[in-house]
Amino acid sequence: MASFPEAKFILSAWQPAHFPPDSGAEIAFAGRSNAGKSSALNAITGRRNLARTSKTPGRTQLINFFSLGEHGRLADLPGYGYAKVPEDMRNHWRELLTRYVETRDSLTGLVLVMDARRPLTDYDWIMLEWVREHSLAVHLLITKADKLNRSEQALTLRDVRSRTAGFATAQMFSAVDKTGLDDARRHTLRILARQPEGPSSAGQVIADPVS
Ligand SMILES: Nc1nc2c(ncn2[C@@H]2O[C@H](COP(=O)(O)OP(=O)(O)OP(=O)(O)O)[C@@H](O)[C@H]2O)c(=O)[nH]1
Ligand SMILES: [Mg+2]
Repeated sequence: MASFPEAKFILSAWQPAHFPPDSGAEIAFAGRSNAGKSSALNAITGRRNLARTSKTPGRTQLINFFSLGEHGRLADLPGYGYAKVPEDMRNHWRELLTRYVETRDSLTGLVLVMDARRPLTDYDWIMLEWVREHSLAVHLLITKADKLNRSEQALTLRDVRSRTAGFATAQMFSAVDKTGLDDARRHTLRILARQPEGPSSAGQVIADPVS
């Protein structure tokens, strides 16, 4: 599936007043600090240096907005759950994220990026509850699949799917070896187009390494 060659950085927002105009369609990438959001975003858009990646967790404290051309926009949300972030920073994060999820009309859904070695943390569930309350589409991108062997990948995917059945889709992904890249692009476009996962593919095993 095609990448997003027209993807480009719009702006970084520290507060809601700085968000770009709330029109069209927007998809947000969220996840624990250091989960691999920015790397996933770069792989999915096919633009290696679009979003900054880092070895220092908790570095992205702003919402970074990107244009995906005719498809809409993508918002890279600041990572959560990093213990060393000072308290006032955490409060700012909570405020910014709450305002974003609750007021952003163009938000069509969320890609929740989770490290395959520790999926569905407490913070992930808080995020999932928020988006469920707002009836947003959720796709779980279980990344760093390259850190697991194939049977571990299959077990993890099955476990995540069974715990989120009925309200989220899930897949294995790796920004390193590009596992699941086409599926990730397909789900990104599907959510931006406000299309529910169709019955033909709802039960389909996406990037399940053992099937
Ligand atoms: N092995 C492996 N490492 C990855 C993968 N994706 C990201 N990483 C590494 O994980 C670290 C964090 O990646 P980022 O993409 O910066 O993570 P992030 O979620 O954007 O982090 P923050 O913005 O700081 O919250 C970096 O060292 C990446 O190289 C992957 O698929 N496989
Ligand atoms: Mg990041």
